[in-house]
Amino acid sequence: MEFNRSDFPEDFLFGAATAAYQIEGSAHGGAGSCHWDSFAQVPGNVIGAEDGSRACDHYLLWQDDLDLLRDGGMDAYRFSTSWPRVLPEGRGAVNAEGLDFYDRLVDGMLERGLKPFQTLYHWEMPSALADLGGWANPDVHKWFADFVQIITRKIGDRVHATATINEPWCVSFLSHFLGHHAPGLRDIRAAARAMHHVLKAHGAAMEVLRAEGRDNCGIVLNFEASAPVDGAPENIAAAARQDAIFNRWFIEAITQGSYPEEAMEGFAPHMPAGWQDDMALIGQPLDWLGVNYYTRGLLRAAPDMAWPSVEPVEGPLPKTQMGWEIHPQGLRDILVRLSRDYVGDLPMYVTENGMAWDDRVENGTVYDPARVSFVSDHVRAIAEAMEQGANMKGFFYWSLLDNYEWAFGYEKRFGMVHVDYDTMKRTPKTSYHEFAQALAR
Ligand code: IFM
Repeated sequence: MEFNRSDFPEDFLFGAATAAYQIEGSAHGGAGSCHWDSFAQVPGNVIGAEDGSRACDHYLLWQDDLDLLRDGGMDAYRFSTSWPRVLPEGRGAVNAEGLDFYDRLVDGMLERGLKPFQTLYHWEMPSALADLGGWANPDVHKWFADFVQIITRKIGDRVHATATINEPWCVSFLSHFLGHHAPGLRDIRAAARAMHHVLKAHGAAMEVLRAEGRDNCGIVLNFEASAPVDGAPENIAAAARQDAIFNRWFIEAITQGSYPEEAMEGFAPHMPAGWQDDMALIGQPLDWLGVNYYTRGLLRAAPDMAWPSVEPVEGPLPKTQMGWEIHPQGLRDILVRLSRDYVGDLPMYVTENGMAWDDRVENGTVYDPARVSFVSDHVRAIAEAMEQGANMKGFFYWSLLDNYEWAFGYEKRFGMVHVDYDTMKRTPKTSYHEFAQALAR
């Protein structure tokens, strides 16, 4: 890879990220079910109707996986703690085995010199709470805060950094408006509520974390470089609506206490009563911001479609296995925009960035030159953003392992380490070795 660790300041961390449902195997260890288990059982929702019940068997193989992080020269590991593993019914009785698992996992990281970066919600709404409306229920922030307190009392003393929510846009808009993720709703009222409640849950979690004495707390938002397909005024306006919903809604609520006008054009009639009163809770100061970035969106107006009347256009750039355009400059631009317009000097991490490819094991190795270039180019984009004033503190590759890619099942391989889902054998890819070499330089 065309960078060295020594190109970055000493306190800049390199690591890899995963999430509980995507790797652990939710059938192990007494975890309760979550909305992905039932979503996956409906034809057409998930390729092959696959779910996370076995995933990568990380629940059983976690020590080997932590060894991979250590042997790859990484400084930190971004993982998530599953709500239904800790509280199988979402509230009430605790699954002691689940809590112990995370206790051992965090100790295992520390023994290997890895800084634990915990995410509290990476998409597993317990089924018992999904029955009550999940993210659309006005009490969801209280349920979440109770979970946060329980897990924080168990492992918070050893965790280096905590994120409340991973990618609230996916939790709310993608899942309640576009219907692509669990619970698979296509309903503007549910979407508006989820978009507000997920932020309220973030705020409630921040309160608990502070009350428990935790510092180094933040949230992980996803961004894409939203651009109009051409200079036509209707396409520019459509891209601006998409930008407001995707890129601005969450960061403006947290840093400015308001929602963008272009998004409220559609959502205002559907917002929960008294939402304005929650903005102070939502706007508590962060210690850092996590930025997930994968691609850009090229957009045009779709006047025949309902609000927001925008649709993506296929772009000309080389694409990953997901069909996502590879556009590292977009990462630089997003980071500079965030620091200039929203967070100033606040530390930022790229908490996810990576690509899927149709990787295969041949003669015992996996050769993935496209991923080697992808990582080099995106790490260089971070360095450029730093030159332009962004206070970047780290980079986490998504993902350590090939894993359950939600609606795409196990078909898309994002890992630096290949997983054979029949044998569970892990095979580090060329990108893993080259990343390790760059970190050693
Ligand atoms: O796999 C997901 C992850 O769970 C959240 N961010 C995007 C990744 C790739 O789609």
